[in-house]
Amino acid sequence: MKIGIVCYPTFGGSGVVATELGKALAEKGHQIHFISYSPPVRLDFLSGNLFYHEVSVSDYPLFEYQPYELVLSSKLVDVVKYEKLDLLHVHYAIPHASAAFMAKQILASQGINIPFITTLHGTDITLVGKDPSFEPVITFAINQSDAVTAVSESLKQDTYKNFSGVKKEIHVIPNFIYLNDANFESTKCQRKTFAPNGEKLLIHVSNFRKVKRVEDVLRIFDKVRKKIPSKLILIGDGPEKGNIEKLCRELDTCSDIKSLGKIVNPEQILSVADLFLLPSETESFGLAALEAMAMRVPVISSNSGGLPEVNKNGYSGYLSNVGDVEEMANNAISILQDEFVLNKFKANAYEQATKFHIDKILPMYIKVYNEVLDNFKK
Ligand code: GMT
Repeated sequence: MKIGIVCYPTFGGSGVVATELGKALAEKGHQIHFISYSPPVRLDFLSGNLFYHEVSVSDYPLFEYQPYELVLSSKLVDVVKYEKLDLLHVHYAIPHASAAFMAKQILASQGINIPFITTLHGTDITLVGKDPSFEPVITFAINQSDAVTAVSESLKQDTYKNFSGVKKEIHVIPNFIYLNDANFESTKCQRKTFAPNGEKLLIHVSNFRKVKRVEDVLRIFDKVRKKIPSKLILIGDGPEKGNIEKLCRELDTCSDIKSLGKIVNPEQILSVADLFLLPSETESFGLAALEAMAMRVPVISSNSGGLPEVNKNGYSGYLSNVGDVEEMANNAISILQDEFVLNKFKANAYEQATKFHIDKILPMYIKVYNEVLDNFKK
């Protein structure tokens, strides 16, 4: 198949999933064309089967806001036509689904028919998409998609709840992970770089937006370090970074926190961590938690959204109500204070991650592609 993948190129989970999916499909012999405004961060190579097409946004002075959706639609028309694509797969509804719909209509007017699949990732539905100013367009674009997938059962239900006009069947296809023991050993970096005196290592990876409740991460860590010598590693960057720096001074924890900023592949650092903290307000899936579990790191998370589908309470980690910092800290301590318990949770976290192995998830996407193409030919 020749597939056009539209995604955000940045550090957000939807871009990571889209890029890893494209890479896996290319390995299976499909031709993948990424279409975005800059190269996706996880697109670390281009092969015979992997291509990148840039959407360039002009900065004509009349436009206070650049019409990205229009230039994206035009680019889709161009790429579909000249690369002779079979289908488009857009990740994150806003504005990719409506841009794909527009491109599909333009192409149809020229006698070219192409289906598009929309994958819903999370904040396009749970936060941004709920904004009434987006609702009619998102509802329409979802209903017009030739197939729709969501990354968790929870997100599927949220879509029907938040967008009462959505009538389309939604296929749940969870996020996925590569598991490779050889890779795990080779990426293991020196633990003592971060924990010179044998401290326990806690870690948080996110885009530091409000929804991630990074302040809770610091408050949980503060309680843990009062009981168990430990260090906290923060990976990522975003609007909450300033508040976090302020809070670590207030709590007097800065000397035990290492902030590493944006890191494309955090596996190496995850491989030496003991516990992953993800107390998010809402999380449609929690890819960051799955990436940690794949590196044998148990997860302390909130129980919101799709997190219970990923992190199993009392097995791969613990889940608590959003904002229950006290319980999250106690659960963290219960895992970290006993080496036997910690090792058990580490093994369980890895076991739980195997359920999301790419080999199990990729066929689900291919099945949807084939069904869409078959229906389209009828
Ligand atoms: O909010 C983010 O972390 C970024 C966002 C995105 O779409 O780029 O992530 C969402 O999609 C990920 C991949 O499917 C999910 O694993 C995240 O849980 C989801 N984020 C939220 O729901 C907050």
